[in-house]
Amino acid sequence: MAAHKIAVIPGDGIGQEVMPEGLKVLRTMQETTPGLELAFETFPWGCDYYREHGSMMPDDALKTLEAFDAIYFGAVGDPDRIPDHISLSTLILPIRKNFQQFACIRPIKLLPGVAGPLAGKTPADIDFVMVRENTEGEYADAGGRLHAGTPQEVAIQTSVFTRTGCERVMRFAFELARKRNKARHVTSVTKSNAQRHSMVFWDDIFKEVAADYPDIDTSSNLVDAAAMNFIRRPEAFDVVVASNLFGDILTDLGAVIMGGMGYAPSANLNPDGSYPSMFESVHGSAPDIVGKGIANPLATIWAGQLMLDFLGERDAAARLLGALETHVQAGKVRTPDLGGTSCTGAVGDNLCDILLR
Ligand code: GGG
Repeated sequence: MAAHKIAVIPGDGIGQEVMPEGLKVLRTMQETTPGLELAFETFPWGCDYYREHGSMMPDDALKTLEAFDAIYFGAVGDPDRIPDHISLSTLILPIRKNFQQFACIRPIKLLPGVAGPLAGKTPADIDFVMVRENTEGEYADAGGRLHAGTPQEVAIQTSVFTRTGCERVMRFAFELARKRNKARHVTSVTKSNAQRHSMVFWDDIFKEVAADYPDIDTSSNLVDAAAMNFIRRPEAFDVVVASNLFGDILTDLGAVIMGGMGYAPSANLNPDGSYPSMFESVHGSAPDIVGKGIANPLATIWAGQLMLDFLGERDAAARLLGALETHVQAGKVRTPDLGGTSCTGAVGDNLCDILLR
């Protein structure tokens, strides 16, 4: 079988530290899985590249990436030197938008053995998937500033919700609820009480799409209520669909209830495969711990597991998830964010040892 071609972008900050561990684990998967072929090519794009070339990635970067089956991404951001709005909006946001990676999948799953922060909640209670709209909404980049530097200065930033954009991500959420076949439930996150144009539109489309899935139950949560319910009764969720901004915010909360940002993986999917999909951690570049060797690589390793699954390597993906569960349950090799004293590399090494056993 032809090798899966993977573009690797470690990016900034701890992205440079966790990506080698993700690659170490995927290479071990390759060694131990007959027929699994992965061909990696690394690109030095990010804030260091910006300082040298004046842009986060070359002009033809998207053309280059189109030739790959998937993109494995570390982190973006070096706020002391490049403003975050430049680094984010000229690296990962254009990749997500131009490659129509409209469904950003973020599993919120408390693994057995992880001490989550919610008293009395077990892995059976915290096991849902957030589907974040990933190409438009509040991140559409529509707006501008006028009368800069004068007392009349004004800034306008407009959300953009299209019928196509809402409908496709909602359908994806319903299909996912069918495929998971757990509670067969989709929750829509809205704010239509206060956003009476865009979010009422969102609600209308949700109702239309839901009508095509009579076998799936639905509910609608205002985003403030959803935040409260993630804490109060996470067991109420199965698949949750939200706009770009709401999904971004709620998945940091989701990461915390599954044990911390160090665990949370993310998949930016182009479901029809017309462009490559991108796999990354939910966390960013964590400038406060860069260079200390203590970054937790589990989220990036888990993102690699989602990548194998999306590439159709189902058995390999299941084996890697099993290894992650074994690693976490043993609880012996933990970085400081999880209360341990291990370094970043020790986590990757331990995962490889489990896979080689
Ligand atoms: N690993 C992804 C990363 O660096 N994320 C930084 C971030 O703030 N992302 C915002 C977003 O996911 O839209």
